[in-house]
Amino acid sequence: MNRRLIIIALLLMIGLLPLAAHEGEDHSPKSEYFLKVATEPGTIIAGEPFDLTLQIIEPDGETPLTSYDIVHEKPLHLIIVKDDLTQFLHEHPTYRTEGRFLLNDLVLPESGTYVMYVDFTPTGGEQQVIRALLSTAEATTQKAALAVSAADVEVGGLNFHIHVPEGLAAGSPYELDFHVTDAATGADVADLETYLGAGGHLVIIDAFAQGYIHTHPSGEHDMAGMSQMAMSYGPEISFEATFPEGGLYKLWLQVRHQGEIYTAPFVIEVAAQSGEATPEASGHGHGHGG
Ligand SMILES: [Cu+2]
Repeated sequence: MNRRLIIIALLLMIGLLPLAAHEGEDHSPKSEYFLKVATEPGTIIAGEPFDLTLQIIEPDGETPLTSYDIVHEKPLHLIIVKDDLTQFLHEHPTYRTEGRFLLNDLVLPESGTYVMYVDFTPTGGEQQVIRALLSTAEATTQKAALAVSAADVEVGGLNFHIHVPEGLAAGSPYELDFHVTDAATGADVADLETYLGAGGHLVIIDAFAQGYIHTHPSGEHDMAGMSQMAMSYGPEISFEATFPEGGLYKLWLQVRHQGEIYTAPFVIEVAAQSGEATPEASGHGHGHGG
């Protein structure tokens, strides 16, 4: 059996934040659905738990959306990143009633401005992503100061190696390969477990604009009944991604091993599509340290 699992990812490309000073194409989320956000208590203190309620409203602006497809085992996926991309959370609020989802005891680890990507699929409709901000008390906004990361990232005893394809450039699909080994022994890890109906998940956010790409491995939408199957993955996991423009991107690879979720962060650089001016070339200064 071929140990090398190629996960061809469906791409969801969402984009530019108004708070980002970036002159480029606008890939902003264009969902026609509405999001209402409430927290209890109303003021969020960094490091202290609070309850988050999200309510999804249909495009008519009035009717709560009550019917959702289960995608990757959940009706709604919530990705939260700090605006400087130093923090990453992946949560699954519980559906209550009237289009409301509740997440208890959420903690934002540091004071600041966070970006929520609320990812759901109305039954019979297309996948939607709504972006919204969530701020702690006295939050300021910050820009990501990214530098290309080392190819190896160690998380909790596992080593994650990224292989960035040669000539990686915007505008065309590329395969991003990850190799997972035991950090202590160097042995291949080939018993990664299914996590949310897939062998791995990859979230990609760009440094300048915080454009959002969530790779959902292909075939998963047809696999609703298969999530109970015992499947294992590794040591290679591959995703296909198309980057909208050149620049630095932060990636968070998530896998499950022996019941634990591992989140491995990377920063990679993507060359501009030929003919496209890179953000660097247009005068922004960005570190490219190793
Ligand atoms: Cu999720």
